[in-house]
Amino acid sequence: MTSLKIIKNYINGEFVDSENYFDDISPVDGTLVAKVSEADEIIVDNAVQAAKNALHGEWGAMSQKDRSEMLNKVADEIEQRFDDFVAAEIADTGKAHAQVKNIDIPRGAANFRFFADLAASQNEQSFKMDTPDGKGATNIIVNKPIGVVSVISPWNLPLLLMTWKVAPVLAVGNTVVVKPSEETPSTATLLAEVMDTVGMPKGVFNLLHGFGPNSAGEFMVANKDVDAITFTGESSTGSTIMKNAAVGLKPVSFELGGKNAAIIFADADFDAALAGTVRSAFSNCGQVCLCSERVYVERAIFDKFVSALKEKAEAIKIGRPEDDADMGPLISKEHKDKVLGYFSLALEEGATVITGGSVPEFGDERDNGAFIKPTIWTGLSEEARIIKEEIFGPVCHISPFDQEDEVIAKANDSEYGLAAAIWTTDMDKANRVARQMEVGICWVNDWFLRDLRTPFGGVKLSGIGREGGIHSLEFYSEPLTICIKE
Ligand code: NAD
Ligand code: 6OD
Repeated sequence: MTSLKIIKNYINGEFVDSENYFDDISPVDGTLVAKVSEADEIIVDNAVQAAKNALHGEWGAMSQKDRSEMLNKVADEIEQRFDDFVAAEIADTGKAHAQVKNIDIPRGAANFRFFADLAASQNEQSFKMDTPDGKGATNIIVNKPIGVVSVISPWNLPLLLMTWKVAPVLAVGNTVVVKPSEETPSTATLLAEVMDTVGMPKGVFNLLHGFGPNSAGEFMVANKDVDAITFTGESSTGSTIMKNAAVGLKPVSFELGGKNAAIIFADADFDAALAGTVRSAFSNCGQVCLCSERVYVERAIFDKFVSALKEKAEAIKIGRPEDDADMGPLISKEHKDKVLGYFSLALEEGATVITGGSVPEFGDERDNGAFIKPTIWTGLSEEARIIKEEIFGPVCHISPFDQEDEVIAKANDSEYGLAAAIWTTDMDKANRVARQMEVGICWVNDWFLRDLRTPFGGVKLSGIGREGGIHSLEFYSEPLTICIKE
């Protein structure tokens, strides 16, 4: 008999239980992965106070070199425990092995290495100035930590997206209270163990479990001793967090939803565009904020592209990660119901279902999970809700286009503005079209190719601010100008 796993909060260097527990359920078959200890308002405040105290102790006195070394040790230890992290991420999400082994966990470690090294390479800026007395003055810009940072993250790339924020927060000397999604508490808890192992000073990294409204998430935003909030998740959640953060005038950095366009010109390398669109529509079961849910294909190759994408979608092997499946389930039954709601809506709006539009039947425990078929629609007008709303599943709608200006207007006709992908062999056209995209990142002849030095984020409903490289370090620091008169 296997014993029930209990997942705890981690505060001031201790694993801490609470009175309330919630269930961590596998989306593969609906079984219980663990009971998770929900942090109440007092527990959240304990974590924030621990983080506040830790700002000025051993951590505050540590040199940049030593701090960066410690974060590199965190990366080493994640790699040391690679198999544990893979197993934990898969238990919570049911993701395909290849996704977790090649992307989620390696990027978790890489985020720590990248920001440790970047922070260590920074120099203080200084500006000499003339003064009327001829003696001059020197301005020195000192970047100080912003303080206690609340990191609130989603379930789709749990370790990757959490460490994308925790690493730069710590690299510049802040302390953190972090909450993973209630759907994916496991890898965050392993990260707390890693912090313990490498000897991170107590209170620097604090982990809280729970939900959003009237739970840990809301308390982490409202707490008066939190100095900044960084959030990844739905745009509507961002709006709620912003209202609550406004009370204390707390700075926010938001990475939010998307309704991303892929544009495939007739002169594209057909096979590359096809393979790229299979990835951009269906990776991680369509649960990547950068996924292309709107695909626009130039009319000359429209029919060929639709039938080739259908063939590829139908070849995707859906199933358990241990069965070497290409695609796992959606994150939960609730999310499956939401996506199925869009399947019905697509029919009501008059879509043609090219493939999918239903749930696979396995005849075993997987029927209790959250599996769904990759789905392609055509035939909808640009005003349809399927074209306008983020679905966050393995779905795309494909429309034909005739003119460059027409497709640019269609791609930009969205309340969101996160990402775009353009496929063409004409680099003048690529450059011209990419510069007109109203998004934070536009790929040409690729998708989700990441250089961690570049600004990452979205416009419109897709976010506020940019993170990545120096942009992260700037958000998590407060510059102090010291002007010294000679
Ligand atoms: P979500 O907004 O439901 O939840 C995200 C986190 O916020 C969770 O930890 C949740 O508990 C917490 N939360 C919810 N309500 C809160 C509140 N009132 N106060 C404080 N915290 C609260 O998002 P999700 O469903 O976990 O993730 C999917 C969404 O995230 C999609 O919309 C996707 O596009 C978006 N996303 C965006 C990016 C990006 O970089 N732009 C990356 C990944 C995911
Ligand atoms: O690659 C990243 O740094 C990043 N933030 C990816 C976001 C993916 C959204 O689901």
